[in-house]
Amino acid sequence: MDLIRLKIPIHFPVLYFFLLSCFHLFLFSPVFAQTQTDPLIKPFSEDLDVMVYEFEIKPTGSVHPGVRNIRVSNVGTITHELVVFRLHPGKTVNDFLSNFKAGRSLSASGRTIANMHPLNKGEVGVFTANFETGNYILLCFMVDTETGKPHFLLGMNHQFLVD
Ligand SMILES: [Cu+2]
Repeated sequence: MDLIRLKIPIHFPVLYFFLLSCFHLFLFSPVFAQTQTDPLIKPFSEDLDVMVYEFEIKPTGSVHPGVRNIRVSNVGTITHELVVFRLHPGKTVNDFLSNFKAGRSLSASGRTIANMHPLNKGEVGVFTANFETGNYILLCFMVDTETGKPHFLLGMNHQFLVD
């Protein structure tokens, strides 16, 4: 009888700790941390703060080589995403766009290095990208339902330099 009584105070904190750990695992899991609905909450320090909407990409901040945080706010009324595309040396956003229009492979002008998954209206997301010195484009590949064109052809493209 005494043994049973003793076990209760020992096991209750263990159980409590276990439940609390599970809750924290959920709370701080990468999937949960990536998207928030409140744009005022800033859990990370960002090197680049990007607003996306129809049909613009407006970054503030500057990026230097290294692993950087990018915060994306969808302040538009439809879903948008953000792709970080590294241009080959000497290439520009116009090369990227004319390659696309000509049906050529996008790898002729560069390659994708990171992306933020599509964000619904009002959502904010943070992702990281590893930058080297060079020229990059921020792009949205979502397809416009009216024209059938990707958003980057409608204005959602922005070239910037990392140095
Ligand atoms: Cu878009």
